[in-house]
Amino acid sequence: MPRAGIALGSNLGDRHANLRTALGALQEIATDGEPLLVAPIYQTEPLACPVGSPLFYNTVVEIGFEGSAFELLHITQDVEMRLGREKSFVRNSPRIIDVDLLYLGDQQIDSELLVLPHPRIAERRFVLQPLAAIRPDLILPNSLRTISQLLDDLDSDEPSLIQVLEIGLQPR
Ligand code: PH2
Ligand code: MG
Ligand code: MG
Repeated sequence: MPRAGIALGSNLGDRHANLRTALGALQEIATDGEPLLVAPIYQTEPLACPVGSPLFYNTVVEIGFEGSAFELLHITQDVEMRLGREKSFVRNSPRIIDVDLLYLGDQQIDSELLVLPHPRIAERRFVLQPLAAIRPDLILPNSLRTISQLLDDLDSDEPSLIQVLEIGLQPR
């Protein structure tokens, strides 16, 4: 059963509620009986966002998923739309929710619509740190290093993230 890693971020509105709603939607499409891994939530400084952008809440989840990567991409976009994410022409402007597909099993995809694994995982502490909390030993298909090694490789001058919450996960 392929495993899908998905990053969640919010820096607008009730960030915790937004992450919880997105997680609930992903729980719905996860394959029954397969483990659902949910990292804690971390509050993070906006990276490459417009000046004055609010702090983010970020987390990562991993689910079992049987469909194609493009089906999953479509689902993540649908979740964003249902939560009321608005289109913006400003790059990385504040958003109610961002749902980013990080990886799906060992698939490597390089298309206009989707690149897998997500090309910026290794440079983003707000992705690596939550992912390391649930899958420290994962080695992505285009990598020689584990997630926890990639996290160690990041600039050590940068403060590590502060965990703010466990995501309240309701059993279904
Ligand atoms: N997402 C971005 C750009 N910058 N910074 C933080 N801290 N968290 C994010 O989720 C994030 C970001 C693009 O989607
Ligand atoms: Mg993103
Ligand atoms: Mg996105």
